[in-house]
Amino acid sequence: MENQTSVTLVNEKLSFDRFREEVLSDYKIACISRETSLVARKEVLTGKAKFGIFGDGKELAQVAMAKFFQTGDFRSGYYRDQTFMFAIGLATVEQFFSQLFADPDINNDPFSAGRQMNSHFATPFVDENGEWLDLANRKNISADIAPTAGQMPRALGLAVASKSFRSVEVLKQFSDLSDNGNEVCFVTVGDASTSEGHFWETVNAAAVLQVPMAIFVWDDGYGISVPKKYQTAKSSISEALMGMQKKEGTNGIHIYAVKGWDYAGMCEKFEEGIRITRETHVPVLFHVEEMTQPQGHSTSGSHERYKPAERLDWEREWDGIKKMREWILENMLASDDELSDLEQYSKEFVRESRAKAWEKYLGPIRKQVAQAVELINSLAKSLPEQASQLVKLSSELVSNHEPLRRDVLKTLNAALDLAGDHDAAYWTRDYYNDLSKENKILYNSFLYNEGPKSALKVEEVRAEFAEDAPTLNGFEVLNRYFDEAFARNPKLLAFGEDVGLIGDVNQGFSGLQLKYGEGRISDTGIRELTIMGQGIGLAMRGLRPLAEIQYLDYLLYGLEPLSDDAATLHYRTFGQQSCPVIVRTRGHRLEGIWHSGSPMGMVINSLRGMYVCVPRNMVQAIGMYNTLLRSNDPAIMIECLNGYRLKEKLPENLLEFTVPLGIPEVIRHGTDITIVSYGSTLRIAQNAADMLDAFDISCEIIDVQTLLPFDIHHKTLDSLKKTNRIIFIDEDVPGGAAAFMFNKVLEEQGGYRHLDVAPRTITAKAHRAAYGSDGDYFSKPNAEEIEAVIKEMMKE
Ligand SMILES: Cc1ncc(C[n+]2csc(CCOP(=O)(O)OP(=O)(O)O)c2C)c(N)n1
Ligand SMILES: [Mg+2]
Repeated sequence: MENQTSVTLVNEKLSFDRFREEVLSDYKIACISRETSLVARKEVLTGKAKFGIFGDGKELAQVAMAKFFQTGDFRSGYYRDQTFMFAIGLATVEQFFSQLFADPDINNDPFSAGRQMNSHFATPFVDENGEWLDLANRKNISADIAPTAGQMPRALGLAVASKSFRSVEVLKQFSDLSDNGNEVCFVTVGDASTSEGHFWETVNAAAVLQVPMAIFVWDDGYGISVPKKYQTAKSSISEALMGMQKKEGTNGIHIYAVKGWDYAGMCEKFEEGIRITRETHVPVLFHVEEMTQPQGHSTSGSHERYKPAERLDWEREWDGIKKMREWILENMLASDDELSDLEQYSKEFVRESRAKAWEKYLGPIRKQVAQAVELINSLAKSLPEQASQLVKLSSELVSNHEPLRRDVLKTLNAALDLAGDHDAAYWTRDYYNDLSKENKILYNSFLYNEGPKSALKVEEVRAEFAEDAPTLNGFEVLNRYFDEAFARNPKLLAFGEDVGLIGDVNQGFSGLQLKYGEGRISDTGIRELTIMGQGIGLAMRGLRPLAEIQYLDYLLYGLEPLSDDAATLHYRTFGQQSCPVIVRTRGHRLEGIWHSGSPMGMVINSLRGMYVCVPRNMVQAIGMYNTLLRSNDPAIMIECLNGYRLKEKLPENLLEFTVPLGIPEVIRHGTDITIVSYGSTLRIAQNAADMLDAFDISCEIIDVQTLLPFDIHHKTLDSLKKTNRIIFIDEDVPGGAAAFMFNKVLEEQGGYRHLDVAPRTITAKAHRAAYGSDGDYFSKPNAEEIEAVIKEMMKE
């Protein structure tokens, strides 16, 4: 009996010791994080970094949240989360400072190689070959972005993936990617950012879909200078969301309100809420109120300007770290001295980490400076006339205590200007070229995949047709393709408005939901923004989503996550994350202001980092789908609306043939003029070419096939060399995609050298296309207009 009591006592003592240790460890991390914020702000104010935004005031919630973030989980958050990153061991203070200094060495800033502002974190999702890592065995941080609430749409996709892995039988085999869908997506968002449509659309979609998402609203009462009363109904996001609260027998979300200074309270509620969402996939939202911003919003500006004195006093009084300290002392978990020791240790640790990061950042630049100085000084010896100016250049560089890479290049360039083409400058020029190359890799690489998963490396395989190949409507050809593709590739998922039950508005997926299940082919709400986010998140988790925008005109609703998130992802992570989402849409021709748009300039200018496919028919589209599905780059496929009912032969190697990206096709041979176009407009160009035939004018028509990339082997130039006349036709506004093609062929390909007459563009009018057939005719390019312009060109 006595023995048993002592065992119990020992156990209690052990668990008390463990608890105490954990609390003190959390307190230490909070102190380190606070100190990091304080020191980092000074770095910016003294000019060592350009801008800083920190997590001070949010520490306690994040050490609490980190306790429940398990292996396999995902975070989609924003710039306040350094404490969380320290607590789960995915960021060190030194790495934090490396990013603050914009260190371009991926070994120093492993999140973005100096490409992102500080506190924009990421972990690797793919290896150098573009193969997915075993995300189920890692803690995963989807790369942060700065647009407020921009993390929300992607978070939906990251959470939906868990649901897919849990519910879709054919996905169960991918145990490297998921442990039966147990992964929770942790989302952090600022109180003011909940004013964004992104927030509401995501929460609604998550509540409808029932996906494992834990949203933490860091409520510090302000969005920069604008307080809650101008942001949120009832000044409380948890109050405002009450209608979404899940009840017995409904969907919805669980809502908790907690206080940002209440460490113990948060630990308790987070444990409960995250357990529930992990098990049941009911989303949960934690409204973390009464947080503070000890140093204000960021290094740009001071909060004393807009916060009333009482608020500032209150923030000091209710500082989380201060409250945690009081709580530790009250509960006798540590003595005042012990805590002071921890605080002192934090200060030293942060100071050392900062110094190491600074050394690592500056070391390589110092070496470049030394090398440049040596070369310039020796150049001075060979060029007595320029010597004094050269020596001045090198001594200026030496006296620059915080030189940038660009300072080295500017100095070398100035030295080379002085040296002219003198032989003595050989090594200086050589070094200048080496550094230029190195900086190109550091700053300009990874817009797209560059390794084996680059879409541009997919080999061309031609479509093959049996002698008795059936001729079908375009939409039927697509439908056969999707059927085979879904049978072959378990990772394929398609979703969008009307995609499920009726199989999309043009029946590409007709009958396929029945065959492959709702888990793979599904209807969504009318929510283009989060359909895109759903695609982005699913793709990041290693799946192959086809995310549909019903009509190209409505891409505007979904453009932000594509432009800010999908298109920048590979670049902003230095190639460590990829997002092979395929956005499927249809456009160019239908009727009226909101159903016939072809805003291609908007698309290609906002989506660099994605590929833009504009197939002229469905067989070409299928070849492009096959190419994209063999690679990791995100893309948008714009099927042409007037193509679904055109007759096409069904290829017999539907899953094998590929259409390479960036390779135009000459679809009509001619000798007098080159007509460059794509998609629906090609058929109008063909009509015009037929009409011009009667006048002995022979047109060569080039289908560019993809706008991004554009004609990588300069096939258009070959045609222009032959015809010496060129005209670009598209349905975009004047100066839109036509201007882009014009620039590519005439400037980049050097086409201007081969012109006999002034080049032309024919575009739609600047206004939207009016409704009806006449509206279309008088708003968009038409065959007669093309005929007239070409006749004119032939006379010149
Ligand atoms: C779409 C967009 N609009 C404006 C900004 C500029 N901006 C950056 S942070 C911020 C305030 C965000 O406040 P909140 O969501 O409460 O987060 P906090 O910074 O207070 O943690 C604003 C307006 C932005 N980054 N993105
Ligand atoms: Mg705020």
